Amino acid sequence: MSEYITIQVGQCGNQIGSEFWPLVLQEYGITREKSKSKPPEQSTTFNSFFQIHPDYKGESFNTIQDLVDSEVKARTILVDMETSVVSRYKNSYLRDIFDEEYIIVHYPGSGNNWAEGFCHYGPRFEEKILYSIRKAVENCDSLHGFLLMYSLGGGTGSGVGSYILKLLDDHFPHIDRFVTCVYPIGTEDVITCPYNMALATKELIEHASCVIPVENRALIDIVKKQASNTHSIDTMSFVAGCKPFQDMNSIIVNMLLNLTSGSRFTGDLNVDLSELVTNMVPFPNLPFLSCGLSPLTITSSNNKINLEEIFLQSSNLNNQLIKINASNNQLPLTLGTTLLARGDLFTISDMRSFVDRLQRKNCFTSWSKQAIKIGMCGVAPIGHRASMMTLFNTTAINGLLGKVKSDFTKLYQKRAHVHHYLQVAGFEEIFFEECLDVLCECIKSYQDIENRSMENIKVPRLIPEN
Ligand SMILES: Nc1nc2c(ncn2[C@@H]2O[C@H](COP(=O)(O)OP(=O)(O)OP(=O)(O)O)[C@@H](O)[C@H]2O)c(=O)[nH]1
Ligand SMILES: [Mg+2]
Repeated sequence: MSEYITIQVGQCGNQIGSEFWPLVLQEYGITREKSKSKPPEQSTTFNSFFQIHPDYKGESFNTIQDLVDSEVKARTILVDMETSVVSRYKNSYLRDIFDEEYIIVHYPGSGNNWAEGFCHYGPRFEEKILYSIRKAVENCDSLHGFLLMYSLGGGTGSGVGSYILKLLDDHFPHIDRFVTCVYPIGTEDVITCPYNMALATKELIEHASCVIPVENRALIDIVKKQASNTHSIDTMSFVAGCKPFQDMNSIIVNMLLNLTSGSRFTGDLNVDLSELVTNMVPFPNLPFLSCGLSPLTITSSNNKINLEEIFLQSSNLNNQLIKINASNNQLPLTLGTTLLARGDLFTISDMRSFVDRLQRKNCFTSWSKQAIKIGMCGVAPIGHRASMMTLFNTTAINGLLGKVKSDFTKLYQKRAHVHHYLQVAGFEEIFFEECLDVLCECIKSYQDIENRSMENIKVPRLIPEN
């Protein structure tokens, strides 16, 4: 089975991680206390996210203590330029599954400044970061990818995260780099966020194999809608103090668990993440995938299962983790589509009929209509019997990229806060110009494909499904 190394950077990245690890363990049937139920088969799948001692010949793991006794370590590297979130990891009940050599922290943080992260802390910690990554890579037999998590709003996630992404491209060019990044649109508490988002987006375009962006304003809407749901399972965040973002982060984690399920569990038609890159990224500078999920949260569901409803919800605009602007009343052009089903209830014929519906409803390029990728993982997510995740590479991403560009321009036209960046050694004014150029080029590439294709297509009108 494929192995992945996750790299969590900054407060947000590590807070997402604090939701991620307990849920991954829960999916493998590993709990704090010994439970009566037999854990699922782990022998071939558990090593995707965990390093097991090569001499270990024992049974499946039941409890966290079993992992500690057997020196199992999470394949994860924790990076933050402030200490608070990671030090809470060190005081948590999961502390022993994190390898000390994979933890890189410093004080006092990157001050919400991409330049501090990218130009100062990146080079300063390069050797240490590379040492940890190399060690984690050496502990893999079949490494398939790096999975990075960070927010683009502050200085560490956006700056050091971008620096690590570039390092991975330089040193491990043949290993895919997947980035789940939070665009804090809707929760802007950082005035320099537009600069940080734009500078980091340039690095994503240039160095990531595949990007799944998440917008906080989309997550907030989802969380508000779900607030009436009384069946939410405690997601067991083992790091106290993440409360304001806990519900939002658990949606991101749900997405990550679905995304990687095909690599971690057996199924009729498993989709590995590297297959996803091949199918979903038609050109290297257009790596952004929008993602929809159903169910969106980890809940204990007593409802009757309706597979069609699950499919419809997962492709519904309201269930997307980025805001798709439907105001021009025209469907965006789809460059790539993947449907990932979990649970053993879906059949191939169900999946074919969902594909048919997407093919009838959406607009495609001349090359992207016939081949819609499908994945079927036999193991359902916690609390559910079935789930569906849809991934689209569409020109609708220009809504997000356009917002990043306009927020950046608003600030940069007035040159507000520019001096904070210029005073960091290694940062030059041209970085601002370059990031704007790359952003505009990416937007234009999506736009050109849309314009060329739309000339030959009878454009369906957008009717959001409920
Ligand atoms: N969804 C989500 N957003 C977060 C979380 N933590 C912070 N944010 C948002 O991300 C932006 C700041 O990113 P942080 O991760 O706190 O910053 P950082 O990477 O630690 O960088 P510095 O603190 O500047 O060194 C803010 O605008 C927050 O609204 C989180 O756990 N989840
Ligand atoms: Mg921070």
